Amino acid sequence: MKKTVSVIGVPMDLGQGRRGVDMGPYAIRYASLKERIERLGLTVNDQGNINVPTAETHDIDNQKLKYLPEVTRVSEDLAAKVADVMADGHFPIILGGDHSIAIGSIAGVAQHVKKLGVIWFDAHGDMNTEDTTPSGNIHGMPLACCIGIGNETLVNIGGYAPKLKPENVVIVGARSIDPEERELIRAHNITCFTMHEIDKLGIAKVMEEAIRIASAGTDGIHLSLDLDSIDPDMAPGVGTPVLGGVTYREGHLAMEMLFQSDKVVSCDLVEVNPILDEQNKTARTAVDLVCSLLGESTM
Ligand code: 4U7
Ligand code: MN
Ligand code: MN
Ligand code: MN
Repeated sequence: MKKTVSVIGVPMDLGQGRRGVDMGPYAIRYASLKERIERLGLTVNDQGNINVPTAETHDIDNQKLKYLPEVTRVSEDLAAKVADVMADGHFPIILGGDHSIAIGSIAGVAQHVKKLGVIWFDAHGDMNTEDTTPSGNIHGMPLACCIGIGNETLVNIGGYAPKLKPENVVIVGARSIDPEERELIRAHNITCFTMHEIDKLGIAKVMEEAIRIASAGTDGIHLSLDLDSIDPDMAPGVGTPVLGGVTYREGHLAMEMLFQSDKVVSCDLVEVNPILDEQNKTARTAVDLVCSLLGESTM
């Protein structure tokens, strides 16, 4: 585990339709992110926030790719920032904002870790393209962009593509996947452990497999943690809550196993929406989980 953590906020809400997720970075900081990580003996370097345009100051020109020019600009800025802190040898924690920010964060990480695996913790697949999207919201497309499918501009953020090989991508916690998205996940042979597999095999077995697949032939794993993967009882403050999610304890064990693997090089904490939350519960869950990822233990 690297000794310095760099926190990068991305107050992005242009990738989806509900306001408030732009306040996610502040909510997570307010839940004592820095203090909690420092208690683990790590140094925390907060880089502040990336500039994100205000929704009201821009029009939606493309209903299949809402706010494409704005999301593109933010993604390029974020990719450059993440690449910078990786070059300094830091562990980046990227605070969303909606999940469209993973296009930029992974573009930055994969510049340094050329063979990168990804564990995508999410209730959703995030594998839509402009041709399959039911909403036009880019936060439903980031994983597709990273494997090189979909809108060309988004696919080429950071000036290269693809960022990931589908064989090193694992989705965990899925329970709401659109029909055409399912076809894409299958066609590209992406491993997807839905809630059904977690119920049946248990989270320990699922994570053991997920870590094995994301590590095979790679030099590191990026964790993209969408808080809607967690059950709404502990993560109610998300734009698209889905019943029957990963429990608090399952989430912890998953993070502890990722820590023990010593493979994780970076992570996103996304979709925390304080307007929809109860007393910052979701941000506190996010901080608890990331602390387990960074080695916090009960003993
Ligand atoms: B999130 C959806 F149609 N699939 O594409 C879409 F159901 O980053 C939801 O995982 C996407 O929160 C959810 O709009 C994106 C929808
Ligand atoms: Mn997501
Ligand atoms: Mn989701
Ligand atoms: Mn814990």
